[in-house]
Amino acid sequence: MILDSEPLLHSRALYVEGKWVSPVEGGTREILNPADGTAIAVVAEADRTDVATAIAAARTAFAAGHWPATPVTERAELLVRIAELLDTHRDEIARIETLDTGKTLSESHTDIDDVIAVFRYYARLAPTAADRLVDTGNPEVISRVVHEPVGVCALIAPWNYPLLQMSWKIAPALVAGCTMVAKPSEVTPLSTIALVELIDRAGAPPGVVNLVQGSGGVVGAALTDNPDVDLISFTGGAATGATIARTAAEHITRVALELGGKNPHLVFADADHDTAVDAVLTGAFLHSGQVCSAGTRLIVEESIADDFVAELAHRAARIRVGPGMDPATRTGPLVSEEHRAKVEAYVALGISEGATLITGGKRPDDPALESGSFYLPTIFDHCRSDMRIVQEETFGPLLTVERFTTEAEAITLGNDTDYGLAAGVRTTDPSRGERVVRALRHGTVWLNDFGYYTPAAEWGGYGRSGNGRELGPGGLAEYQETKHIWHNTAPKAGGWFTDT
Ligand code: TXE
Repeated sequence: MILDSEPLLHSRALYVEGKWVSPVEGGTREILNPADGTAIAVVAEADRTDVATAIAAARTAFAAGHWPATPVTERAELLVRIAELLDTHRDEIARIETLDTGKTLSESHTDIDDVIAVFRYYARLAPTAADRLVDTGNPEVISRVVHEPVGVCALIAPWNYPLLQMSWKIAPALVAGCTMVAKPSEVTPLSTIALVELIDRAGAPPGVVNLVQGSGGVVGAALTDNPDVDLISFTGGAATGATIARTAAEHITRVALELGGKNPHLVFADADHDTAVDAVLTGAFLHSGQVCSAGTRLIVEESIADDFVAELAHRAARIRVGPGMDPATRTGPLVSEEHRAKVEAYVALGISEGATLITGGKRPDDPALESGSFYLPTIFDHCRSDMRIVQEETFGPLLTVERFTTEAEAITLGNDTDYGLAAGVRTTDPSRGERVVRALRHGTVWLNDFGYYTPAAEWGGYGRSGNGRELGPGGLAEYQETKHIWHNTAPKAGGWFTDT
């Protein structure tokens, strides 16, 4: 086991300049299992001094220049070694992720496989990302556009996909030649500790990857207001993203933000009924809706709506909610009591806004689940797009249903959101499918599928879902500066003032 005891976890919470260190003030935080409320670990809690030390280590490593100057093929080899170690420790890290987040063990395995694929993808991509030669019209000038690492990166991740979202940042930052300080969510830090342990074993040079733990208000803020940070890459809530963007503006620090979504799933009457029901259920209730791209806003054609929603409600009520470690479980608990309270407040709001609650809307009755933060899959029918439960990201197992009669109305509803992360369209008419996916203002649009992604295609949002892109070539570009090199191979006088 990598993380088999409390003292080990505690001692491995902060990683600076290639060593596991203790926080200056000796702070700690208890980490809870959301399936039963028990403490599963105690990790060190950093303060501003620890963060400043970690940023200084990353700055020193960057300025020394060894990692940025290491040939990209060698940097790529480090990513391959990390991928291999993740593969070796796949089962134990999956277990850690499930205990910490509550998601099912099979979801955790899928996450780790996706993480391995991301490290391998960037290991393949980076060496092929060629510089560009530009024709200036002057044969004596060699003009090149080259890419260089952006510098010191602050990487801040949330609690719903802790290992996955941190890896979407670390893999491209590393291969680009950056140095970094990573901060996982204080709610779910354990898999990131394991990842950094493996990065250490894979041979990352000291100071290139550093890890700090702690609250957003102290540790997160200390990472984002430090002028020695060149780029902040953040995934989390929209309000926190806005705070970070404001803070970053002070030093003109580059910011990449992934801020979640309220993602519409448009179902036309000609869609294949069974696959559509299945996809809507998965989109809305996977990981109890704690997914930035969750399809929690169903927009369904009026002529099929009654039957479709009845079937959804019937099947949603049969989804087995339980501990993620139980193989019979289909969806786990919410990440914390606090988060469940937020979801419960949204359910109360939906009722007061006049939506029709047709299933769920409460905690499970099973006494065995009483000590965990479980909540039943919940569906509200007859919603209007001006309701807060339709517009705001509830981040829980809460599906709202709106109805439409024309294609134009479906598109208008699908775009009636401040967010713009992801959307789904279901129809068997290919021309309509193409028209609608092009009309939707979202960063990812699935046609007759929902929730899938590949490391090779960019991921990110329009509107309030953030800026910048992760994954794909665009996800590497986030960690690069662009430099134009103009090389005159035969310099001679000929400027504006040669005749003076
Ligand atoms: O996230 P926060 P929270 C949404 C979801 C959820 C809501 C709030 O709707 O209910 O956000 O969740 C760090 N400076 N998403 O409060 O606060 C924090 O420590 C710097 C969508 O848990 O955004 C953690 O590491 N950092 C989302 C990270 O930010 C700060 C996934 C995310 O925490 C900080 C999660 C600060 N001032 C929640 N304050 C998605 N995009 O998928 C906090 N942090």
